Amino acid sequence: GGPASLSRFRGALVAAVLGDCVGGEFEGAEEVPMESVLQHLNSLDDETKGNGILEYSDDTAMARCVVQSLLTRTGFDEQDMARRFAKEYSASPGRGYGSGVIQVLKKLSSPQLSDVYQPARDQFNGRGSFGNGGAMRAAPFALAFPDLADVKRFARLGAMLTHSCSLGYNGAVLQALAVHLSLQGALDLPQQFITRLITEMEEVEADEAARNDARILKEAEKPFCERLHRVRDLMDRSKVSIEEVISELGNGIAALHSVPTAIFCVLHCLQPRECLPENYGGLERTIAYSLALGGDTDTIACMAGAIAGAHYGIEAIPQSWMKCCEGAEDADMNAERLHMLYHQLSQGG
Ligand code: R7I
Ligand code: MG
Ligand code: MG
Repeated sequence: GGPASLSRFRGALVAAVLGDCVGGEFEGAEEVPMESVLQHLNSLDDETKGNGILEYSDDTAMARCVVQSLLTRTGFDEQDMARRFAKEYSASPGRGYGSGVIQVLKKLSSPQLSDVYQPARDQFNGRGSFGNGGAMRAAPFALAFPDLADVKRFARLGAMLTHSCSLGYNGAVLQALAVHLSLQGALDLPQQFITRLITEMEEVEADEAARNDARILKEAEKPFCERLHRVRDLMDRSKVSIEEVISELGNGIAALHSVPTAIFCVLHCLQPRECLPENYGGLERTIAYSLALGGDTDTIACMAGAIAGAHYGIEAIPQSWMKCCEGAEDADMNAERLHMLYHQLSQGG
């Protein structure tokens, strides 16, 4: 479809859920042979196996809260979003939340709370979390707001409800930017896509708080920009091993070690690759490749899925995969609602 078509919205939201659901199998595994990944993905096609449903984790649980809040409030409302996170956590605490964020979610359910951003600020001795929990749920911001400045602003605020360290919330900004650009068809020109992300993040990371956090945590002056330059270097190479991707970009639970990685997965899989089946389309390649990196597989596949889904559209998603993932159909319906909100907001209505 064309820029911001319904198919792209559906692709983005559904593929994020699929990444989370199929990625759960390997979360935390240090080494994941491609053979195991393909076996896992093939088993989804096998109807005779009577597969149980693959459950979604915190990544999708929180993204659903973001979606519901944006739709109900027709925009960003931090009180409402915070309430939904807290309510979701207390209804289903067993979705695999990060060990730190649980404290924030418990505090957010207190009716006496006056500043919804305060619990996040109290994390990790007052520095705030740099985990990827803000980034994993950032895609809906790109699907609700047509204006780039709004995407950046609200992705940041939405993440700050749980992640007050700039290395956490700027990961969410980067992820939302990637989905935003992909939705416009920007992945047709991969070099320009990565250049555009670097330009945007240069500005985002020029912020005083970001510079301060980077210094304290002994990261590069502009940590996400530095990683995006590494992504560009890896893109330019004809052959890249999984080991190199992991050592250059990471596969961990920090936003800095997973958002640029997810972006790389999408870019790398725009073309057929030797290690992946010939009959796979780009979206299937992206998900499979993300899982083969090991580490935080559900989250990396979820984020890569959102970016890739916005590029390839819903038609690229295998029916059999969709059928066995909890919440995929719901995501498909919500994508339609977000598409309406997006076009409503783009008409200034
Ligand atoms: O970021 P968060 O929501 O976790 C998301 C991840 C995803 O992979 C999900 O699929 C789920 O598995 O969890 O949760 P946080 O607890 O805020 O951060 C995750 C972890 O990152 C923490 O439990 C810490 O181990 C680590 N971490 C930090 N460690 C030291 N200092 C995050 N921030 C810090 C820090 O400032
Ligand atoms: Mg998870
Ligand atoms: Mg995870």
